[in-house]
Amino acid sequence: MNSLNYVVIGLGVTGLSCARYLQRQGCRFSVMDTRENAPNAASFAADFPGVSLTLGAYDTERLHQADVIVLSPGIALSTPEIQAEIKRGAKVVGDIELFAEAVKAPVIAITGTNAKSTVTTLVGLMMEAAGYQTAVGGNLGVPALDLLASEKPADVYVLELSSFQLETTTSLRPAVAALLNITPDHLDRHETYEAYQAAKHRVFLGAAQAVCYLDDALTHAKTTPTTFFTMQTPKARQFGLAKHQDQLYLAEGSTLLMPVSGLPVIGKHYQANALAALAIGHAFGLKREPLLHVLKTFQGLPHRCQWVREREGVRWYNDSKGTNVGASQAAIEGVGATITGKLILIAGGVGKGADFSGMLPAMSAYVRHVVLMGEAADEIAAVVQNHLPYTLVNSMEAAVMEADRVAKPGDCVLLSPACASFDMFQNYEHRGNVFTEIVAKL
Ligand code: UMA
Repeated sequence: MNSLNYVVIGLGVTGLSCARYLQRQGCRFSVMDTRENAPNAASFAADFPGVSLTLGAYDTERLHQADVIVLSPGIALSTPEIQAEIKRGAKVVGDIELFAEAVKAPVIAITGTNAKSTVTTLVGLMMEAAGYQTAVGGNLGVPALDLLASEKPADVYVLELSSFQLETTTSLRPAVAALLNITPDHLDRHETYEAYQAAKHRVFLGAAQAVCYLDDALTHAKTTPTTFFTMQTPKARQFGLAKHQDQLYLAEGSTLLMPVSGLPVIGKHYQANALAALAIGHAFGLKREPLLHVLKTFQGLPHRCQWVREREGVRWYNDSKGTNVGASQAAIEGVGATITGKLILIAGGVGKGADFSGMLPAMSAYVRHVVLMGEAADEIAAVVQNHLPYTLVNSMEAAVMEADRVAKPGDCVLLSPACASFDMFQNYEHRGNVFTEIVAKL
């Protein structure tokens, strides 16, 4: 317990985990959320008796009295009300900074624009397979502070971290920090691409080891000792792809580890994920066998290039987690390169200020027809119109019907929207589930 006065901003998943943590520590805190109908407000009074909750606006009076403001990752540090408190001398942190101050075991921190959930899951499974009591969470699944409440303390924490979380994190000092890839995303929040990159690079602050993608210089740590993964033939102490007798292998330097045909999940981009996970396991000092065992058995996460069904020679994939241009581009290239026919791409949703022209080369190479829906449909249509046939639709049902109409045997239908889902769905899981249900009824 300390005598500081904490204000938690945001009553979402993170805010609640912060409130629980501060309560466990016996700290003095209050909570506010600028939303009138914030999630969890109904149960708050019962769970936190005597703790003040303000809804609908910032309570500036309370903010002025705060020693520490614990900010939701959903609120930008640049928000004028927050900047005013920083100028006054308040400390502004996020849940990961509170976690960093409390954690006693090594942390593996994983970030990147895309693939971080898959790699975090793989690394968590690898740690377990290697015999570590492992806790996995952060931007994915269980919020970090809730991991500390477990009765059995973990030997290692594997955290997926977003740029939003890293913005307010200074003292995590991970045993291994991985930056998997960087492509433009969240530019509505970070304002410039450089600011987004800088937030991602905060993962390396105080890190003992880095894991970076050799083929993308934007991911490279400036000073931390680094294990690289690459989609090229790897040099010594690198993880990459090597050809041997017409078979492609995951390899470490000149050592062949396993054929890529032994991975249960399809796509070039998944091969990169597998290599990244191997590099992280290696940087942490794990033996090879448990890592390879996980890669041979992991079936992939839902909504990430997830196989849905095959019907009349057409395979259907749900990549609803493709919520930005980089993710969808990786899915188009990843799946497109492995099929005999072409892709029918279903895309569109909330565009988040993205430049969709970045997807055009991948679409031109692999896509037969684009089906577009949601707020960004016209914007994407303007990019593809002189290159590919497209159809505008106004529901997922219509999108599936149209894809079914234009697909030929050997083709794949890929839902990979390159957009957020909030214009038509609760979240990307809801969007993927709706798609899957409609496809199942065809
Ligand atoms: N909000 C307000 N006023 C407030 C607080 C929040 O308007 O006072 C709004 C903001 O628009 C904000 C949204 O509510 O974006 C959600 O904020 P929240 O505090 O309710 O969010 P949480 O439920 O705590 O969820 C957050 C992450 N969400 C964001 O960063 C936007 C979740 O990541 C994460 O799983 C969770 O913490 C636990 O760590 C989601 C996500 O989309 C999955 N992340 C982005 C991504 O992966 O690309 C970064």
